[in-house]
Amino acid sequence: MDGKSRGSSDSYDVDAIQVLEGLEAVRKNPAMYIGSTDERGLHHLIYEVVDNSIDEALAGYCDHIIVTINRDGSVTIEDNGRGIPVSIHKKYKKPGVELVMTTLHAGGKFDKVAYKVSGGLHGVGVSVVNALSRWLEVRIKREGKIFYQRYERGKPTTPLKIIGKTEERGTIITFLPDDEIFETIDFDYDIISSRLRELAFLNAGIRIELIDHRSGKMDIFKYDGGLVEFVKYINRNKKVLYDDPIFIKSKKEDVEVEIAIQHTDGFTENIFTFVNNINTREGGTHLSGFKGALTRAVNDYGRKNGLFESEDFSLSGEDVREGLTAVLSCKIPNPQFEGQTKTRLGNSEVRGIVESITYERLSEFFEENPVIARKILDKAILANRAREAARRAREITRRKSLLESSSLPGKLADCTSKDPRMAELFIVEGDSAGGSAKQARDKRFQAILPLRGKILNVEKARMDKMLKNEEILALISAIGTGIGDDFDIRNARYHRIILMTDADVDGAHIRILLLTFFFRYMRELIEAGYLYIAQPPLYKLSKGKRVEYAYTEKEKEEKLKLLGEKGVTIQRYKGLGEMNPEQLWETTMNPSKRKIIRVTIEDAIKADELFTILMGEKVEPRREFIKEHAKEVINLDI
Ligand code: 0RA
Repeated sequence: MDGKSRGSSDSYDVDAIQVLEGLEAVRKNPAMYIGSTDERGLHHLIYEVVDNSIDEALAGYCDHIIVTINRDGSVTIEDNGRGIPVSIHKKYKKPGVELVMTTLHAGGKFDKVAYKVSGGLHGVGVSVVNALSRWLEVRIKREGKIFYQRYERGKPTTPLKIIGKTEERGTIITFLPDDEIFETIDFDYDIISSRLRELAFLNAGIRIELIDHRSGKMDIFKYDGGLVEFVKYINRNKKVLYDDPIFIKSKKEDVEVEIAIQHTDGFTENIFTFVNNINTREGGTHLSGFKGALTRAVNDYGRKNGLFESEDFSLSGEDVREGLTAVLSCKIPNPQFEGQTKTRLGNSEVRGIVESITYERLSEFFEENPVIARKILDKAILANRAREAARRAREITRRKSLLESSSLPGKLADCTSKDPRMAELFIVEGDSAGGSAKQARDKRFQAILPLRGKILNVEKARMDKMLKNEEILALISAIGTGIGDDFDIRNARYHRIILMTDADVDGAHIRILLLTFFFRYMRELIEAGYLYIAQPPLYKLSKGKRVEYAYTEKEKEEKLKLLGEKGVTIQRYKGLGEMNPEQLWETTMNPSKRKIIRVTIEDAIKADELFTILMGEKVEPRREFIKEHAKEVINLDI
C-alpha cells in the first residue's frame, strides 16, 4: 500500500497507520531506543520522563518534580510544568498529548533529533516509555481542568477525558513497564536516587523528590548551590586545599558553560563532565578545552609571579590536575556524541568556547584570590617534582625488568593462550585459595595471580613509592598495560581480569583496595569493561547425593524449599579456601556456569569513596562508616 498516492481526505488513516507502526517498531526492537532491556534500560524509562520535566524547568516553567515508586511496581512522575498540550492538532485531529504519547518524537519540542547515549536513550520521547509499558496513565493539569487518558502497550484504551477541576498546572505520568519486554521490572531505589541527586546538582534550584511506597524510603534533592554543592559533595570525605569551590558560569554563542573546581590534598584527578545533563564519560571537546585553559592559566600565573625556578620551567597538565575535583556542565543546542559508548562530545566549536571562558575567568579569579592561587601552584609544583622522581624510578624498574629475561612475575600461573581476547586473569586473595584456583582452572585460557598479605595502602602512597610494592608490581606486570603515563590498553594481556576474594570482611577490604587501585591508575581498563568480580557461592546445601549452591540469602531460602527443608545440610562458605578445586571450578570459575559481575565506573567511584573513608586521613568519617556498616561490609555488593 502506498500511502503517499492517496488523496488528502483520508490522510488521517494513513497517519494513524504510521503512528501504529512507529510504536510497533519500538516494541519489536526496544534496545534500539533504550539501549537495552536489562535493569539499565528499565531505569532509563524513568529518566526519559524526568528529562521532559527537567526540560520544562530549564525553560523556566517548572521547579518541582516528584518520582514515586508505587506498591504495584509502577512509577509516577509528577511535575508542575505547563502540562502536555491537550488541544486538538489541526493536521492529525487528535489531542496533542495523544500525539506525544503515540508518535516517535512528535510535536514542537520533540522535533529535536533523537540522539542515543551510553546504552540508553535521551530525548527519544515519552512515546517510547508508553510503547514499552504494560499500561500508562497520563493526567494533565491545564486550562483549569484535569485531563486523563490511559494506554496499554502504547495504544489508547480511553479517549482524553476531563476528570476534574484545578487551578494548578503540570503533568502526572504513571506507568508499569511491560514484563514481556524487560528482563526485570523491579526498580532499584539507589539507582534512581543517585541519578536524581545528580540531576538536582546539575540543575540548581529544582526540587526533586523520590518516594518509595514499597519500603517507605524517601529523599528530597534540592541544591541551590548547584555544581558548587556537587563538588563539595564529591569531596565531602577528603581534605581540601581551600573551603569554597571556584565557580565559573558563562554563555557564549548558545553554549552555556558551568564549572566548579576544588583541589584536595590527594593525588587523583576527578573531573566529571556533562552535556545537556548527560554524563560524557569519554570526555570530548569541552573537557579538552577546560584542561588546556586550566594548564595555561596556572602556568601564566606562576610565571608572572616568579613562582618557578627557571625561565623554561612549566607545569604539565597532570601536575596541575593532581588532587583536582571538578564538574563541568555544558548546555548546547546540537550535541554530537561520539565514541564507543556515545559519551564523547564531538562539537569542535565547543573546545574554543570552554577554553576561553575557563582561561578568562580562572585568571581573573587567581588575580583576586592570591592565597588560593598560591596553594594551587604549590601543590602543582610539588606534583611536578614527585612526577620527575617517579619517572626516574620507573626508568630504573624498566631497565631492571629488561635485564631479567622475562618480566612476568614468578607467582603468576599464566595461561597457554596468548590471545588477550580469550585470556582471563584471576586475582586471588591468599596463597591457599591461589593453590586451589591453580588446580581448578582451565589452563588454556585462565591465569592465576595470588596476592598475599595486606596490599599497599594506595591512598597514602605516591606513584614512586607504590612502584616498590611487590604485590602491585606483580599485578602491573601481569596485566601488561603499564600505569600512568605509560598506560596503554593495547598491551593488556587479558581482556577479563577477575577479582576473586573471600566473602568476609578482609575479602571486602581487599576488593575495595583493588578497585580503588584500578580506578586511580588503570581507569581505562574499567572503562573498556575488562574488570570483573567473581561471585563465589555463599552456601552449599546438600541432601544425600544432591548438592545445590546458593549465591544469595534469597536463593538459599528458595533452594532450601526445593530440597524439602528436612535433612538438608547447610554449609556457609566464609572463604574460597573452604572449597576444593572441583567445587571452585563448578561454582565460580567455569565460564558456562559461573556468574561474574562487570565492574562499572560507578562501582569503582563507590569503592574509591569507601576507600577514602576506610583508609584516608580523616578519622571521624571512618568511625561513622564502620559503625553504620559493620554488618553489611561483609556482603558489599561492589
Ligand atoms: C510538548 C509541548 C510542551 C510541553 C510538553 C510536551 C511536556 C511534556 C512533558 C512530559 C513530562 N512532563 C512534561 N511537561 C511538558 C509545551 C507546552 C506549552 O507550550 O504549553
